Amino acid sequence: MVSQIGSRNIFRIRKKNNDPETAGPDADPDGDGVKNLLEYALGGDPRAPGAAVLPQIDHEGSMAAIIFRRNPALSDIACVVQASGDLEDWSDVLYDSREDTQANNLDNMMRVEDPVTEQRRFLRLQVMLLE
Ligand SMILES: [Ca+2]
Repeated sequence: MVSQIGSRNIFRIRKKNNDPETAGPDADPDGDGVKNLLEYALGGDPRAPGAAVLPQIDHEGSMAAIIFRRNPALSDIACVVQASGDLEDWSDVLYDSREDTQANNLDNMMRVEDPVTEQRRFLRLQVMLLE
């Protein structure tokens, strides 16, 4: 919990600095490929590389699920889980944090299952900054 608060403060402070290399939702100052907005949403540290915050896929039999950290206190972002069979049409929305604000697992972890049993299926997490 402490590290999440720290990350949020860093995120805001750097945004004020207005340096495009380190500031704002699309910057990646630690160069780990995870942009500031995603670091913020998933409780990462924008100053320290680490892929551990990234969503995980759980696949067993015909059921797939995406698991990610979801902090219900972050009301300035929306987390949306989308599914696709071709990586082009992402209109299948499995979860939207604006409609379901609570995490459904321990330690603020969110598990979103995909009930569709197609031969090819892709899941992604989209994080949006709300005004
Ligand atoms: Ca980063």
